[in-house]
Amino acid sequence: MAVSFELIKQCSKTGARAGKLYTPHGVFETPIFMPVGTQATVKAMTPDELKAMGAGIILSNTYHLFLRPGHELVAEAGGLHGFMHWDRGILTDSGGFQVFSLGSLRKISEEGVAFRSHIDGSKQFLSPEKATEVQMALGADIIMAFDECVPYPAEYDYARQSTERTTRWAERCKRAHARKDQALFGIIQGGMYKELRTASVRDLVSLDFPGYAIGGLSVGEPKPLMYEMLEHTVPQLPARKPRYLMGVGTPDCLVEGVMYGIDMFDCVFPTRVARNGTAMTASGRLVVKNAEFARDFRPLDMDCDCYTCRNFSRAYIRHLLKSEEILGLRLTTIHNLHFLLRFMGKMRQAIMEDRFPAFRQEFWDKYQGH
Ligand code: PRF
Ligand code: ZN
Repeated sequence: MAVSFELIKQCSKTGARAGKLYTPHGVFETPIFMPVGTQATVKAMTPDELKAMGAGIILSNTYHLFLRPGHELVAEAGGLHGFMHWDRGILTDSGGFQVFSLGSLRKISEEGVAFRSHIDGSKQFLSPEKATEVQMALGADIIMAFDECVPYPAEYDYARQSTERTTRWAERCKRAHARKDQALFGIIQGGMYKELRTASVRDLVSLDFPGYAIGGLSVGEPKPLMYEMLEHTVPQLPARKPRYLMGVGTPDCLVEGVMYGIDMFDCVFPTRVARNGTAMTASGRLVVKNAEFARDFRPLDMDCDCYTCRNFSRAYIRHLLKSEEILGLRLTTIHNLHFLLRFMGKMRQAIMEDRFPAFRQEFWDKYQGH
């Protein structure tokens, strides 16, 4: 099989686990954070810079690449890997989520979703078959089933119908998928209803996907509710398959997600807040744009060994950001991604040494908000 998962170590006290994800573009240690490269680029970073900070898999988006430049063009360029000159792992999201958050005037039916392009307003249509065809052309190592992310809050009846449709769509994606060198993951939905989560897991697991994502969380619900859903849902998933929590990437949620047994995460958070002038640190966010840092000649994060922290001060980075110099965004992005990737590495090491609960406690002792 092209993509497989090896469970290496399980925490003796929590659900946390360390594993290895084997793909045609390398073997990646889990738990892993996947930087987001929506438009076939992790904003402001070259592939070499990403490699230098140890990035393994990146995430890209079917919705965006389907609309521009088009999947046929990307296929002609040798798929996403060739097009963007990235020879490590790639996962593409199916477009389901983006159609709902970006597409205007969308209309959902059993067949799929009709929407208008956020670029030129043109009429478009995505279905399970189309999203799978596009993702086969893009050629990522891991592709996702076409789903509807149940919004929050949602009425029980809507959540149930939507979740059942997502399951039928997952079956159609599976039937349409015909590339042996890529893995198609199923996406669990169910809103904030435990019985719907249970049904979603049961139905998707019976379709036997090589990995499962948990979708429909981190959509505006209070964090304790997300944790409750994870605690309920994750243990029902097959232990030997990878588990991916979609759209989660703040340090607090990463620690808790890992504790409940999640192996993979992605989020625009580190790269997006970097471009807003916010640095991530073990004690929380540092808004380097703030006036208090004008004469602060220390690095963004005293405990960081990234290129930015080894060479530049808060005062200088603040100056670059204030002057809208491109280097400012690049330096904060380098730091945030490095910070988060190293954070995942530390969690993995703690799991390997069976001291994850102590790691988690130390994290919470230092961390303030996010
Ligand atoms: N479905 C898909 N992509 C997603 C989500 C989802 O539910 C989420 C929810 N946090 C983020 N990205 N396909
Ligand atoms: Zn740094």
